[in-house]
This record gives sequence, C-alpha cells and structure tokens, in this order.
Amino acid sequence: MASHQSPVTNNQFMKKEIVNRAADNIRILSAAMVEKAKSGHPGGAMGGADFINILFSEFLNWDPEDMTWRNRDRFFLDPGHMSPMLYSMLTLTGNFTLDDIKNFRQWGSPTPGHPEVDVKRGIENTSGPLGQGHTMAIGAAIAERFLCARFGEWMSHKTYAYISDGGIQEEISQGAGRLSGFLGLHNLIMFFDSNDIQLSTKTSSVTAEDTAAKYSAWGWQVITINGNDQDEIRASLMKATQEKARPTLIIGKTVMGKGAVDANGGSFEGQTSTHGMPLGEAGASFEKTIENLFGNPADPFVIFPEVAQYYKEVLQKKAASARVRKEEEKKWEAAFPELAQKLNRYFSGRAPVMEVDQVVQKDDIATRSASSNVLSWLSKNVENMIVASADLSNSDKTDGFLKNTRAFIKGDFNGAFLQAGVAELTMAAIANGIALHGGVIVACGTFFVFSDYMKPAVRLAALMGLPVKYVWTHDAFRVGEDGPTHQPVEQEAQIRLMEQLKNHQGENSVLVLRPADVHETTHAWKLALENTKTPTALILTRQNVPTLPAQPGSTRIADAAQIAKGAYIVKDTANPDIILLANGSEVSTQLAGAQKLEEMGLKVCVVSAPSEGLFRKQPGEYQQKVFPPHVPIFGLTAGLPVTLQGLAGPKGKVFGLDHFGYSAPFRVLDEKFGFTADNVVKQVTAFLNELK
Ligand SMILES: Cc1ncc(C[n+]2csc(CCOP(=O)(O)OP(=O)(O)O)c2C)c(N)n1
Repeated sequence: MASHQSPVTNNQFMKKEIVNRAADNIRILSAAMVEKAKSGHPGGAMGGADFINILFSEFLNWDPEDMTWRNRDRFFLDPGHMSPMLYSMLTLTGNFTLDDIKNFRQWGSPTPGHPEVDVKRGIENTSGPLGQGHTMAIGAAIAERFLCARFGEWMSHKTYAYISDGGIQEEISQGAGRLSGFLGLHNLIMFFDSNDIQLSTKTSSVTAEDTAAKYSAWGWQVITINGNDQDEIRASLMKATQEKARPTLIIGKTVMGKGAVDANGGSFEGQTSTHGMPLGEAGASFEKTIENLFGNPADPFVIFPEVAQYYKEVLQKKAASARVRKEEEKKWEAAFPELAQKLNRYFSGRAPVMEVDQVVQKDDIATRSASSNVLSWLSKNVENMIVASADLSNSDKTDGFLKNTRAFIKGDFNGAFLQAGVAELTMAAIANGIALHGGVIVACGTFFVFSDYMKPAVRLAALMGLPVKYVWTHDAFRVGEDGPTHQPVEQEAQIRLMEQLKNHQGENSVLVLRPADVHETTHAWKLALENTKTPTALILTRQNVPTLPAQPGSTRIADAAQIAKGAYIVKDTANPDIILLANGSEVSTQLAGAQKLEEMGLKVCVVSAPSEGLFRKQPGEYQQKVFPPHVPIFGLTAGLPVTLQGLAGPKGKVFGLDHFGYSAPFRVLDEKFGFTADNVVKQVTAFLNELK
C-alpha cells in the first residue's frame, strides 16, 4: 500500500509523494480497465507500476512531439498480458485517452488485450507470446550498435526490456540471455518483474533456479532490488545506464496486485488469482482497492490533477532534451551530408534497387548456392543489411554474405553478420527486433525443417508486417542421407497457409517463394528485398537443379522475372492436353516428364508456381491464361499434395508425399518415391485415362 498521509515537508519529499501518487494512478487505471472490460490481467500491472513510472518519467528518452524519432530509447514489453500497465503509463504521457482505456479489449479500440505495435502511441512491439518481447529488444539493441558503428555514437540510445517470470521461464530466454551477454550489449537494460506468481501457480511450484546467477554466468550485470521502492529503482537504473560493457538485468522483487485489498480492507496482495481476472472476480474488492489507492471507486478513470501536472512537466523536459539532441543531429547532418542522406534512406524503409544482371550466377547449381551468389552481391551493395544464421552459415549458404564481412563480436559491430548459435527461435525474434528498430534490412537462415523452431516468431513478424527475409534451405526429402528428421515434408504446406492469412493491412501475411532454378532465385531475392511490408520466405534446395530453358528469343534471367506473378508458363504449347504444375526442384522433373509425354504425342504445358499467394493477386485474365479452364492439371510436389492442390483445383491431380522421408542418397529416394520423369509419365497417363 502506498503512503500519502505524512505532511509534505520539503521538495524531495514532495517528489517522492508525487512519484508514488503517479504509480498509484497507474495501478488504479490498470485495475479499472480490467474491471470494466470484465477481462484482463490486473495483478502484474499493479506490481510493475512503480518501475514503469520511474522508467518513463526519469529515464526513457523520447520526443513527445515526434514519437517516431529514430534515436529515441526503445521500450519492449515482454509480458503482453501486462498491457494495462503500459496503456495506463501511456495515458499519463498523453498517448492514449481515458476513453481509449475505457474501451480496453473492445472492437476498434487502440487498446487490444495484448499490445500491438503502434509506434506513434509508444508501443514498440506486439507482445503476448511470452519470451519474444525481450528477445526483440535484443534485436533492437543489435541494430542500434550496428548503426552506431557506421554513423557514430551521437545516435546511440538505450533499449529497455520488461520481462516477467513467464519470459524468464520460456526457452527463448536462454538464447536471448546468452547472445546479449556474449555480445556485451551494454545498451540493453532489462527489468525482471519478479513477483513470484505466475498464471496458475506460484513460481516456487515450477522453479528453484538462481536467476541472478544464470544471467551473471551469461555475462550480464545483475542488480537485485525491491521493485516497488522508487529509490532502489532509480539507483539501479542509474547504475545500468552507466554500464559500458554488459547488458544489465534489474531483478525487481515486486508485489503482485500491489495495493489490492478485500472487502474488509485486509491485504489481497501476492495472490495468484489477481494475475488474470478482474480484482472483483479474483476475491479482492475493486472498490476498496481503489479507495486504498486514494482513488474514487465511483469514477476511477481519472488522472489526478497533481499527476497530470507532474507528467506535463515530464513531457516538457523530454521535449526539451529531444530538441537538444536534434540540434546535435542537425549539426552532424550538416557536417556529413552524404552520410546523412544515406541514413535517411535507411530509415525510409525504401527497398534498395537490386540489379539482377549484376548478380553473377552459374547455371545448374543448387538454389541455396544461387542464393549465396545473391547474398554475395548484397553484401557489397546493400550496406544496411544484417544476415544471421543459426550455426549453419556454410550449409544454408548465408556464408555468401559472411565472406565479405564478419560476425559481430563484443565491442565490434562493424561486421554485418550475426552468428546466432543454435537458437532458431531466438534468431527469428532478434530479426523481428532488428526490423522493428528500423534502418536495417535483416535476413536469417537455417534448414527448412527447422523453420518449425522459428514459427512463433515468424507468426509475429507476419502479424506485425515486418520485412524479415527467411533463407530456408535443404527444402525437401532430397536432403537425402540425413534422413527423415532433416527432410521437410509438411513444412511448405504449413508456411503457405500464411499466404492465405491476411495481416491487418490486408496483405498476404507472408510472401513464400520456392524458386525452380538459379535465375528464379535471383528474382526471388529481388522480390524479397522489394517486399517491405511482410516477411518473405525463400525455400531453397540443397541439391543442384538444372537451369530451365529460356523461351525462344529470350534469356532465362529475363523469363524468370515472371515469378513476380506467382506462377507462369515455363513451357508453352497451343491447346495443351495437360498442364504440369510444380515449384522448386520439381519443375525440372516435370519438364523432363513433359518431354517424354510429348514424344508420346501429347501436347504439354509446364507451369512454375513459386508463390500461390502472388498468383492469386493477378488479374483473372492472367490466371486463366496460365491455367485455361478445362485443361487438366497435374501437380508434382516434394511436399504434401495439399501444397499444390489449391492451384491444381478440385479436378486436378497432385502427386506428392504422404509419409515421412527416409535416409538414403537423394537419387535413390527420387526413384523410390517416384520423383522421376518416368513416374510423371505414368501418373499423367493414368490421370488422363481416369478423365476419359
Ligand atoms: C508462450 C506463452 N505461453 C503461455 C502464455 C499464457 N500466459 C500468459 S501470462 C502467463 C504466466 C504469467 O506469469 P508472469 O509472467 O509471472 O506474469 P504475472 O503473473 O506476474 O503477471 C502465461 C502462462 C503466453 N502468453 N505465452
């Protein structure tokens, strides 16, 4: 319970009082919005109020008049369920109105149950899946170091993360903690809201770890404080901001539901039930709690006049110091106009121009190697790009980028490569944070089968509309000898579902491209770069694939530009008897089958369809040109048949895998599984007979 009874004796005491009053205001608003919405999480928000209040009012640098100021400090929330705390905080700063928070969790309100990225209102990241929020902060901290290494420390800023027991327990925190300690991200300060309560139990029911020792072992500075004591919060933040070599973890021992009381006025603090339901439902008394916090239960949605005045002054100070920083920025821009132009271009988010003809490709190589050649070109021509790999750079061929740069190490961010270690989910969430920071283009690679380890972060990238590029190689059973654990089958069908799922801007939430040869791979990368609105997945082969033949009078690189339409004809014929459909390495198998079918007197068209999502966006006329109605379609896919069934249509036939792979050389698997020209002939003949 906060103390307000003592008489005001001096300025310092008044300051203390007003800070506590502001924290209580956050508690009241948080409890009130959950009570009104009849759902939400009040307890954690009430416990964290003291920290967030001091962080925002005394430490976090931003420009209230220019929320997207690129050199602002970033604040990343991990426990999205604590949204009431953040919304209440941002109501005191004028980014939300009282009406906004009265409409918490309602249709059309800017206050969804879990925060969704909205930088203009001070929400840096979408959060909710525990563990990802603080890992995104690490991405932002890396992006900041990368940019400072190139443009100077004048643009440095802090990145703050707020984590709870849930985030600490999530496995992703292992990768996040290891990497930030390893990289010495001193610009990263994380507050651990350690209230010993989680959703269904006390933390003591599931863990006995020494969290401080764990983070220390990773190379963090760890400070443990009473997280509800403003002096200790202030002192720890002061120490953290002065640290020059290590990230800082402030373990704040906080009280769940701080200030909550029951109907008799007895303490209702530290109760698991207040984690996830309105106070009234949890067993506390909402009215008595608001009274206990010196609010008015009949009208809890109020910013106390003295708190309003205090935050007015806070905002004036923020704006004034941002003005000073911006003066310095202007001086830098005047002194280095070319660099300034470059920096502006980076932060504009505009796609760099990729000249496909400049990329040196070799025919008949694996599409992962073709991707490597593109990455090599990018490393020399796109200076604001970071590429990461989860310890597979020499296999996923992101080393095409790495060979012209070097990996980040502690104190040196002049390179542009992140060796994430074996931590795919961490890598993907870091990539999201890099993208959220702005100014940097980011790609990350691993084996396609391990995209499963990345999905939760890919999903958030898709929801947030972040232009992260995924380099997923070893795309099918043709991985071969490594066997079924390493041979993706169902993964393509899974990721293509995201082409059907629209983000809140109405875009296909992920662009998925599985190129058929080296030239399609070059164009796929061009599309990936130009796609600044959603993530792009590049699905690439391990094994060599033949370069498809160019159309008469054309070049293959020119023909391959048609992948921008999602599907296009790679072998045409008038009045075809059958259309053979595939993407990736199966296109050349279909072409080989087509040749045999033609020798048998059939007229055959072959279509390469690297992205159904893109194809569905083309005019109906084009779609009918590629797939004229009434011409039967035979699809071949190394994935599940459903991967191509949408394009093949209900009357089409798709030959794919309906089982896991097996360990054997890929040529043997081709024969065993029927991925040969001869089997194409057999399947098509049977299919056409069925149609007779
Ligand atoms: C990945 C993930 N798993 C599960 C949940 C559901 N969930 C929401 S909050 C929570 C535990 C919360 O405990 P803590 O992080 O300590 O928050 P507090 O109780 O302090 O509010 C869980 C399991 C989630 N949001 N994300």
